[in-house]
Amino acid sequence: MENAKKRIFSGVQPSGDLTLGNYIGAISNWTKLQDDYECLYCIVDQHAITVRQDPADLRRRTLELLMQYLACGIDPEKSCVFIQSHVSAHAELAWILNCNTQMGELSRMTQFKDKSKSHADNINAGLFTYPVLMASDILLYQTDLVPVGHDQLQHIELARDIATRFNHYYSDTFKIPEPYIPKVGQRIMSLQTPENKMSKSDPNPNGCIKLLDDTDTIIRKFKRAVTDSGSEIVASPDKPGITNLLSIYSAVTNQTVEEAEKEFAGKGYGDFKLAVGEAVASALDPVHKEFERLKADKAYVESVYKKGAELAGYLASKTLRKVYKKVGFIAK
Ligand code: ATP
Ligand code: LTN
Repeated sequence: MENAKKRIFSGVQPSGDLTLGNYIGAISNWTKLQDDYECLYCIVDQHAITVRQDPADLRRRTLELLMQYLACGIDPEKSCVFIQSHVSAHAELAWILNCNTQMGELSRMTQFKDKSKSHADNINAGLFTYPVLMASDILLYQTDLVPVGHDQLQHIELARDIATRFNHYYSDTFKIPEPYIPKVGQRIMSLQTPENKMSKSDPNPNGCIKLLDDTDTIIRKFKRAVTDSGSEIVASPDKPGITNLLSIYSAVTNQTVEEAEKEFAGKGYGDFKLAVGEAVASALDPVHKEFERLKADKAYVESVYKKGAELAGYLASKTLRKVYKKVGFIAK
């Protein structure tokens, strides 16, 4: 896997069921990068425990997330798929980077501010240093590009600052990563409150399509989707509901929003919502089938994450060794 291709690293936390937003905004884009880049796709279970997790649920969700990566088309023959806690270098580098990150930088992170509001009873030190672990994930692999949604840009910026400072102080060690924001599906919004992002933690279950929702549930949720005043099916700032449905439809049918608008010119909202629901259900149908197949093949799933951890561990150890030497640790 070591060649001239640029390297990509990304990850999702196993903190809830994947949504259509995660699928359109993240995972389906990852699958398209596999031929042109050397990709590492991680399940960041160590990040997930910054908020309380039930251990049995975390175990189940970690494996289910891995199976969802594969079911969506991440191919372990092309990409390195692994579980963060299987590569101890992530936590080891995080300690060193913690000692090279300022409290002031971390207290500016909006995700920390938001999460400390929503988890006021558990504002732990891990929640605060979360972005340092994320910087370690990225920097360990000398990553060129990090595909993420907008909400993660501030963390990538911090990873760049930490790397630049480290390189300056200890001499060149880390590649400076760039964010990679895909053009399509940057922000899929809630079906019930289209002003808000579709999110795993939406308290209204009708606002959010889960990747594993069955066909009837998907269609029912789209039928109930909030629309806007007027009757035209066009994308515009005063029509957040219709605009969101158009971007979902165009993403799952691989066309532009303009093409979708043309297809529905003159049609009513009811027909349109049903068509979007059907298009999403049929796009997710092969994902569901593959997920069920993988669930019945535990040995294969295990072989994927074991092989992934081996390769990731090898790549990570090269960077960590360099870092240990630079900061002044004695070689074993
Ligand atoms: P939470 O609800 O717990 O904040 P989330 O659903 O926002 O979680 P994350 O695990 O934070 O999901 O994100 C995983 C990836 O999916 C990130 O790259 C993120 O930018 C992307 N993503 C999440 N929600 C959306 C969305 N609604 N539209 C587009 N991309 C999204
Ligand atoms: N913070 C990210 C998940 C994440 C990640 C990473 C993404 C952890 N480490 C490294 C890209 C690269 C999130 O909440 N979406």
